[in-house]
Parts: sequence; structure tokens; C-alpha cells
Amino acid sequence: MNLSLNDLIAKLLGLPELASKHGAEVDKLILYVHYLMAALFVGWAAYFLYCLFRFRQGRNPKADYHGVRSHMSTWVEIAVAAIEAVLLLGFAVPLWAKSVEEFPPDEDSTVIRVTAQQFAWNIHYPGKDNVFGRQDAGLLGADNKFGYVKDDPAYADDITPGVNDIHVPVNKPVVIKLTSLDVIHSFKLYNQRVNQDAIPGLMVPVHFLPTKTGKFQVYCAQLCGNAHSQMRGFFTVDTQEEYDAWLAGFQPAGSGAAASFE
Ligand SMILES: [Cu+2]
Repeated sequence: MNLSLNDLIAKLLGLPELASKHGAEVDKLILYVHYLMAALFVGWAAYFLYCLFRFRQGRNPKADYHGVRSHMSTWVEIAVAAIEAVLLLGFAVPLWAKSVEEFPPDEDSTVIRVTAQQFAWNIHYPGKDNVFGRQDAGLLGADNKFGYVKDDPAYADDITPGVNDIHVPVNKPVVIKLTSLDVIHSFKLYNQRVNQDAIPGLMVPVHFLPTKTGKFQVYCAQLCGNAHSQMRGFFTVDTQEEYDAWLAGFQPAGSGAAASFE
């Protein structure tokens, strides 16, 4: 087995299997923060032991009122602050900028609307035209939970597979347009290193590139009520053929035959 030091530490930290492109950079940042913390831990522990020895009573029967004369501690503090600045400005900020700015175009991506509610993830695909049906708050009701304008032509081919089951094709960017029906939830995919709050009244998009096929879990990472722990979904990354076959198994929303979960 040929493990690099980074791989070894990732294993020791128990990071879940990585299955997205940007996730490698997230892991790198986590590793670097741990390296800094390990260095600080060792440094502080060594300093503590040194003080116990250096300032022992046997050698210092009388207190020294001048205290420390060297400027070593100032330099060490400056060095730690500089390393922290590099972590923040060199790694964290650019990574964040990429995830909030560099969105792939919708037409080249799998775009999905995910609406969280106590305690499930509602899934909605835009269908062949890649345009979601229009929503109107005036239409909200028991039979139209999301207020869709059902005679909107863009709505006719939309696909609403139901809850807790998201499928996407591998190696194609995914854009998830995230919102919530009730309270604040948080959409978390450990393996893809994705985490975004779902906030009522706001639509927050997140994007990432899934690089591995498999069945992964969607977690709610925000304590959202008494059944929060059961709020889990599945995130299945298929090959393009598997995905097409899965999606073809649902009737378009406008056909009248679609699952009427909304
Ligand atoms: Cu939740």
C-alpha cells in the first residue's frame, strides 16, 4: 500500500471516503489546520515541561522580579498568527470564493430543487426543458404544497420523484437549489464535502462535481425538531445510463399521472 502522509493522517482523522472534486481541497485545509494544532500542542506541552524544570524551587529559592527578558514569545506569537493568516487567506477564502462564485452553467449541470421540511427532503427535477415550473405563493394550499402554477408550460415536463431519493449522473456538475418549507435545516453530504443551510424564504444554490458512483446519505446537519435524527435521504451517483433509466421511470408532473406528493 502506498499512502502519502496526508492520506495517512486523513485515515487517522476518520474522514469519510471522498467523492467530489472540490472535496480534496476541503480535506487539505482540514489537514493543515490539524498540523498547526498538533504543532501548537507539542509546543505548549514542551514549554510547560520546560517551565516546571527551569523554575523549580530548588534552583529558584527567591522570585525574580524582572521576569522574562527575551522576545522569543513575541516572535512565536507572530509566527503562529502568520500561519493562521496563510490558512485563512491562502486556503479557506479562495475555497469559499470558488464554491459561491464559480457556478457551472445550468445547461451543463444536473439542476435539482431540494426543499427541506420536517422531516424529509422533497426532490424536484426541471425535466427536459431544464426550466422549473413557476411558483406563486398565492397558490399554496394542502393540495399544492409548493405553490406550483400547474398550467405553466415549464411545469408540464418537470419531474417530482418524491422525497429522500436524489439521483445524479457521475462526473457532471450538480447544482442544488436549496430551500425549506418550515424551519432551518441543513443539507449535508459527507462524502461530497457539501454542507449548506436550507432556509425558509431563501433559495440558496450549491454546486459540486460528484466523482464516484455509489449510494451516499443526505444528512440534516441542523437540529430541526423532534424527528431530526430520522431526516435522512439518499444521494445516488449513477452512471449516465443508469441515471437516464431512473429518471425515465417517472411521469412528467403535468401528465396528471405523476406522484402527487405536492
Ligand atoms: Cu432537518
